[in-house]
Amino acid sequence: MAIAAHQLTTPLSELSRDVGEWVRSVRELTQPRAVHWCDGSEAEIRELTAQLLRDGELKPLNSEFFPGCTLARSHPSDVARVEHLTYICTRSKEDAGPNNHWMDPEAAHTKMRDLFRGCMRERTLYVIPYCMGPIDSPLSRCGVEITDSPYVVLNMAIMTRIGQAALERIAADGKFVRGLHSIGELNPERRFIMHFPEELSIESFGSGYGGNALLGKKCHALRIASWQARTEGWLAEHMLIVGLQNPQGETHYLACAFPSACGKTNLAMLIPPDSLPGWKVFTVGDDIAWLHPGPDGRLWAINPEAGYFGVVPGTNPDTNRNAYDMIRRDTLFTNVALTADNQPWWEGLTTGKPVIDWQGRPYDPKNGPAAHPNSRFTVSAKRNPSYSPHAEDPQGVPITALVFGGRRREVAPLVYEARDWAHGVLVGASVASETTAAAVGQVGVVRRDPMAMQPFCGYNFADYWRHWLNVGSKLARPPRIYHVNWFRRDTNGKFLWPGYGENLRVLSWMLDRCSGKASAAESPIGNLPRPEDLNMKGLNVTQDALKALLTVEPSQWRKEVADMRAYLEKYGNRVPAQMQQELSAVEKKLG
Ligand code: SAT
Ligand code: MN
Repeated sequence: MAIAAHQLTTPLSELSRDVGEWVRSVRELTQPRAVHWCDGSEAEIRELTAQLLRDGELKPLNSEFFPGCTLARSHPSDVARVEHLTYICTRSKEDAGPNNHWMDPEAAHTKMRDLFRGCMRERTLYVIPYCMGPIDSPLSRCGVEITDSPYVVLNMAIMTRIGQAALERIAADGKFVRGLHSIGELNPERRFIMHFPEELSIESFGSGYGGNALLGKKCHALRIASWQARTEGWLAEHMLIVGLQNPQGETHYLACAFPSACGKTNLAMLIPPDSLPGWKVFTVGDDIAWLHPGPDGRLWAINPEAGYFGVVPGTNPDTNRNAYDMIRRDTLFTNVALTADNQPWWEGLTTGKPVIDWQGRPYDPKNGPAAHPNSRFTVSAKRNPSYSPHAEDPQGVPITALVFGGRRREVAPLVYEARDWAHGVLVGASVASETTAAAVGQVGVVRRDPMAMQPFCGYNFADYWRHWLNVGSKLARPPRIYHVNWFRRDTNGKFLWPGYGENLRVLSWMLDRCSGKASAAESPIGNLPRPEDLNMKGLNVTQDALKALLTVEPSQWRKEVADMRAYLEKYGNRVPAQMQQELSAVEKKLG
């Protein structure tokens, strides 16, 4: 794109009058010492990093083994998303739905204005114009985050496309999401994450943690975007996007939804095992997908993000060699431990020894893990060795199959296929999973997490399922829908399936189903592969284990269906009749 003469001379603060006015009003409210407009240049990020290193807010890491890497330590009480302090503020409470905490928008604004008043004294206010999605894609959407956290600026610069180009697009679009953020005093008693989907705005106070503070991510790209998507006829989903190239050279794309910390990043960067030669895997995105019905009747996906904010513990050359290599350079670590020679360390590494824990104390196993279980890496997607050459395509990539999954010790088989789109919507809505460290609260209890969107859907789930049904009915060539469970265990608590790269065997069965090449057996809950339908060559899984993995236990499933019916009841008669019918059909088949 040619740069117009005025853009060379116009200061950022004057590129968009709407943004300029909003910044002025926030400045008045928050009283910062200075205002910095982020241009997104490398020099800007370099200078900001140097300043934080000087101030001790960032620690340099061993530059021989981890060049360009730094460590940030959060406040010990600010290490995860806070769902109990996260609100959807719509005029009508029913629009937010039983799946969200709700507050009246006026009451919320008043509460937040009191918190924000004067909160940036002695601090710099940063204006971060950003674009979610490739800057030239019609499917992308923009926002501006105002924050007093330079850590947030560094993360947003990696996770999104920030700066001048985004602001120019905002000036042209005339529409943007307003995100106001302050770390406040990091006091959990004065911490709120408020969303105003009707106003396309976000107000977040009191936390510097990723999902609470990097407003482009969960707040914008999921909660606000899911609302925007409904009005505009598309879907904003908590899904990775991965391209699989088979030995014949054809590439198909999958979009897969899992709750946080259930292996999405590993699946997005999957490494084919040696026993499956000829396969190649390409990552488009690891966390969020924006899915649009295309002119050809297929569903097309873009990744609104430009980087990964991934869970560090467990990353090693065996679990995810790509991620292990990716985070050895130009990576911002949060809440990991340190070795004696200043290398980052985390549980799951088989080399090195921690001497300093994530809070900066001498490591003592009595204090718990050395790295926080939700410690994170922030890194540019371009550092991923399997980064897809189509990740920046403005029209996105066409989706062959959608995959839902959860972490379940029992009940859910390794994989099953929905009979059609409407049944698939029920399958997605029925996702349940054991909770993880990505959110504050008890870990390991099963909770319903429809489409893995429980913490992220910006409106009433009943309306959301209706929207899903609508989108499907408009697709001439809808993707098939699957459910997987990599986490099923035997009676001794041992995982039945090896997971990681071996998951490709399951994905390849799906692709063969989509092209009509693979068989399946019908079951009450959907279609399952028979043991002989999965390529098990070179895999050390016994026939008994495989049988257990593919078992649908009717008594367990009758309970599951009853549980789902009770869950749907919470949404009353807003639940689409079609979903009730799908559930009754499964119940009937279970006998
Ligand atoms: O914790 S974040 O919301 O930033 C990431 C995640 O939970 O997927
Ligand atoms: Mn996520």
